[in-house]
Amino acid sequence: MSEVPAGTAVQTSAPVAPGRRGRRAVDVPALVERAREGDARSVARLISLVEDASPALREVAAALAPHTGRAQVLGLTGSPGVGKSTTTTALVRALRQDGKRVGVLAVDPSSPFSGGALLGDRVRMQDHAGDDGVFIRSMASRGHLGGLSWATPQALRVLDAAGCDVVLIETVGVGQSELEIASLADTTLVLVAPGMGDGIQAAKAGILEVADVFVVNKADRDGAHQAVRDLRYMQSLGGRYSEPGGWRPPICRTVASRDTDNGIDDVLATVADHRTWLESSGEGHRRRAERAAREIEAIALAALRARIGDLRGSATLGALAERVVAGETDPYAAADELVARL
Ligand SMILES: Nc1nc2c(ncn2[C@@H]2O[C@H](COP(=O)(O)OP(=O)(O)OP(=O)(O)O)[C@@H](O)[C@H]2O)c(=O)[nH]1
Ligand SMILES: [Mg+2]
Repeated sequence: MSEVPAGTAVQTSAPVAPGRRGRRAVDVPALVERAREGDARSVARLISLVEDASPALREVAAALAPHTGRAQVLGLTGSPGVGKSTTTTALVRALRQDGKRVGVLAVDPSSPFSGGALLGDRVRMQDHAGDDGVFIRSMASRGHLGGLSWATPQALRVLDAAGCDVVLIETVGVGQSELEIASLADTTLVLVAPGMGDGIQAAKAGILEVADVFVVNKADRDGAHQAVRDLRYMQSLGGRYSEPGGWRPPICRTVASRDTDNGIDDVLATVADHRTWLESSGEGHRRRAERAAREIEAIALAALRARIGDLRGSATLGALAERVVAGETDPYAAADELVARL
């Protein structure tokens, strides 16, 4: 952490030291209060609590709830090296100039630990180090194959409660993660770059279905026109945007690595249009409700799985198994009986 000035929100969680968890009771209401005032350390601590599935997790979730639902969530996805971090940095800069408080969650599906593999990103993000209107956090996906961390929705809530107007989530597009980011974000930006055959790849992977806005980055390179044409052609083949009143994802061009005249303002204007459409069509509310439903379902399933796990080797399961072996009952009836006892 020595590469960033003290007092910034750039933070990664170290593996939990034995005994750290229970060492000291966490004053959750005080932490939430300080986070809402914009205290970076408290924000970081709260994210660590949710990421480590601390015993205080439920209390944290309950304390955050009344302060959430305000932040606009933007997801950025695309192939490795397409320019997601550069674009994120440029978006943060533009949003800061606009006086917005911004959160960034960089989710690395390849890293088993938070932080580590994202060093490069953090260095670039140092542009914003020392700015107390920006919270940046790297997260691992913790065995969530190709997807986002299960803690991402909770980390989002922390940033939302901390008063972030906009939260950007960056993740590498490796299959499942595009779909997951789309399920978390209000607006999903899919980045492609010239000459990577990304338009075609996008169509294959079903990315066309999740994109709300396409960004052809590296538009300073040859082939940018072709990339735009590929995407237009793909769109002309149909899909959800052919429905009346539907949203047809606009295609923006950016040179994110440039400081000026980089197309980022156009991306933000397009995102604002999308937000207006989300509100007027009711789709925004539908997405948020679906997101909450999925979250509840995941938590409930995890709880059920834990309870079924408790049954392993239990007398109940053992007795049922003996009856199945003896032909006295069938596995379906036995499973029904087991579920009924939960
Ligand atoms: N020429 C050009 N290069 C760019 C542009 N945007 C980003 N780059 C460069 O492309 C490289 C990759 O950019 P990143 O922002 O790290 O890409 P990324 O998608 O975050 O990469 P991963 O996180 O590794 O998947 C860097 O060397 C950037 O400087 C651009 O608009 N034009
Ligand atoms: Mg990156």
